[in-house]
Amino acid sequence: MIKHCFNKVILLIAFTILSTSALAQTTGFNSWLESAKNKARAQGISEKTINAALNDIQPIQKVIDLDKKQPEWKKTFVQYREMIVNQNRINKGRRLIRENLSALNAVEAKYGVPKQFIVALWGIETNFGSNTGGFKVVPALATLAWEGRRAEFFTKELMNALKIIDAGHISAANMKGSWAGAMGQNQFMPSSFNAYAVDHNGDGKRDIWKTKVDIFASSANYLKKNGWKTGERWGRRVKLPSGFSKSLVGAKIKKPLSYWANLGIRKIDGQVLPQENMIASIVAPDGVAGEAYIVYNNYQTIMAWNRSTYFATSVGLLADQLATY
Ligand SMILES: [Ca+2]
Repeated sequence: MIKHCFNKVILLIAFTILSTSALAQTTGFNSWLESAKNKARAQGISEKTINAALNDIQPIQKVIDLDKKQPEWKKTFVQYREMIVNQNRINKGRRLIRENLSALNAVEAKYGVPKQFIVALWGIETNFGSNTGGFKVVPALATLAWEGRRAEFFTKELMNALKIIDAGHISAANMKGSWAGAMGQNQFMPSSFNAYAVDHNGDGKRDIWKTKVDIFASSANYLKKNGWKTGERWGRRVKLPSGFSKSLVGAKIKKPLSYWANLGIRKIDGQVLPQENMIASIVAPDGVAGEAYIVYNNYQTIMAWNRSTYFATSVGLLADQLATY
């Protein structure tokens, strides 16, 4: 009997602590949410959108957990490349180019970005639209903005997301993406959507969730607006001369192609580099003893999409594989 009572007391205490902290969390979030609504109103977002998108939302614990999670180990570039540019993805990409050829040709003609780069980005970002993330973007961004680690960044993205809903491109309920707010089949953050997404099929909606030509055109427009040069390659694998200084490695070190050729850098098959009048950099994601690449303007453009040499180099290599389909 005494033991029974004791258990009850413990339970009651546990319940009180739990419900108090849950209540504190809800209260904190709700007052934050009210200030977010005011901020949205001040930016001209309609009451209808504010109600549809922000009423009754709650922080998402899974988003907080994912935000705090540290990667367990860092892959080498070669491990990453082998995972990203694999034969399955190459085969699927080639098939999807054949299946969407007229849409891709139209987008390529308009933006001057070869279809294999559009499809490579599609393949790497979401496995060609099959893995777009199942989170509702507005509550996910609200969680991250409220939680505070990068409050300013995520508050700005939240306001951008509300503008997209307000403009009628997508409903709040259908605005899905990754836990960190990257949306649709090419994983645009809301600010990128507002800067680069386009309505290619002319139905009045920039739809990067379901309309393939809009997805393709939005990706191409992103690259074009960030300086893509039609007719230029992204780069290629090279062989560095022995003793090549690691101080010369990095996408930020830009020199004429002839400068690198004179230092003894060769194509991977040992041939001399082409004598084009191009500015180039050397990247070696695993260090000078690992794979090395000479990269041009269009590589810098891919890095505007994602500032990772692992990512940009893999996009280039996958695109090369998709050039024949
Ligand atoms: Ca459209």
